[in-house]
Amino acid sequence: MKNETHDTQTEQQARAILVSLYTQLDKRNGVNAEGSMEELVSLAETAGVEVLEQLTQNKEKPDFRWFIGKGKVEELRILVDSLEANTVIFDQELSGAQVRNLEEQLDAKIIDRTQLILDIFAQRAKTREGILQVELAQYNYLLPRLSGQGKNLSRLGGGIGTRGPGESKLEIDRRHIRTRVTELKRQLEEIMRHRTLYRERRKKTGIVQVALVGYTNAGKSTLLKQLTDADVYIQNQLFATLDPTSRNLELPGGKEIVLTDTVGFIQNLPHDLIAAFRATLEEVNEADLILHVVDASSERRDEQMQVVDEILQELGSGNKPQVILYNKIDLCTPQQLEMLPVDQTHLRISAYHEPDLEAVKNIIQDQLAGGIKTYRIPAERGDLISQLYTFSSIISQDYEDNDALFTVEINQTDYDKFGYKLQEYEIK
Ligand SMILES: Nc1nc2c(ncn2[C@@H]2O[C@H](COP(=O)(O)OP(=O)(O)OP(=O)(O)O)[C@@H](O)[C@H]2O)c(=O)[nH]1
Ligand SMILES: [Mg+2]
Repeated sequence: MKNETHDTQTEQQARAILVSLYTQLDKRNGVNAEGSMEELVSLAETAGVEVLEQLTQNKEKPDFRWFIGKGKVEELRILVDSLEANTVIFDQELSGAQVRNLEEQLDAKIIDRTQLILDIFAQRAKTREGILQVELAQYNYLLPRLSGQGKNLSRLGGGIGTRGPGESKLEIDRRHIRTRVTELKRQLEEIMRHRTLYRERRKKTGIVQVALVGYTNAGKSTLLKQLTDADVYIQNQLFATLDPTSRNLELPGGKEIVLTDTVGFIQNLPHDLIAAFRATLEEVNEADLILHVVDASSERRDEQMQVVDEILQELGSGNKPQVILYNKIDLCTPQQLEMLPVDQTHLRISAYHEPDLEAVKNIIQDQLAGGIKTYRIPAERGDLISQLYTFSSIISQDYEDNDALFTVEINQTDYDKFGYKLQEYEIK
């Protein structure tokens, strides 16, 4: 599977025309068509594709057979011929039938945004887990698209002995893929078991986990490198990082934490990829604190932040304590700078500016630092008392009448998780 996906880069240089459809629904949802096309150009270039031309169509809704309008298909065909393009890349996801119709009509390879992203991931994946995850996502993408209409796929198989009577090539393809998918899932589960064990061990040591999260190219890996000297891959391209990297970081007060760099997010991140990378992204779910790194100089800053928030919600990390790091302020216009809030959970930085790194460490420390609180807990609430022992450090303990008086230090994260149950016992 992996080799088959590399034809956008090897074999023959892909010469592509990029196509985007802008529908009524997009308009209602406030989709920024231009920004999305710009991003598609970056994605294509990242995949090693030569971009020849960009085409956008405004249309009420996608055409069932062609995705774009029939007239536009004709225009595209002439363009493909005259520019000698061999590939057409669509900014939206296409159905299997649409791909086949367009391929026949245009005599070019048809790729959609999801496939392009999957392709980049396939080129980038380095660890065994990453490679397996991408392959699984590719098959999940492919399977529903193997509908019975394709000429190559639905031919009746006439082989003797190897296939059952009348069994079509399509069914054999499907069966082959399903077997492989089962095998991939089994292997991934095994890796995940090890990972869970490792994570549980790490948890027992009580070390605080902090995750760098954000839109692709925001500067997450740069920050990890600047803060911890980690030897990570940094590139001005999309999806430079696929596999999570963790490094220890000492905070100004002496406390050690583990900081983890993660895969970047993108608008319309294929669902199959989120599902496939769920295990890797568990790192985010395990984090005590999320550092959301934002490219503050991007014209699509707000959109990108929203995409990240949505994916965090989907992963189940939407309510975790979060610090927003507005990065690349050295590239911001004064107007852009003016719009950035600065408070306890928002910081403006440039990853290459030393003093800002100290500020990042300080804001992490402040977020993790404990507040000191005193609770009066009735003796019969042993459950709460044992929670206090687990989730706080006890400074002093006293008794009054039948109640226990605990003065404890509890960090914000643990307070958010468990402290609220103690609220009514808090002595102000
Ligand atoms: N000018 C400027 N460039 C920055 C800053 N931080 C990062 N960069 C550049 O932005 C580009 C992307 O940085 P990365 O650290 O690879 O970004 P990332 O968020 O890890 O990206 P992915 O791994 O692709 O998701 C690189 O060219 C960095 O040198 C900054 O504060 N200022
Ligand atoms: Mg990175």
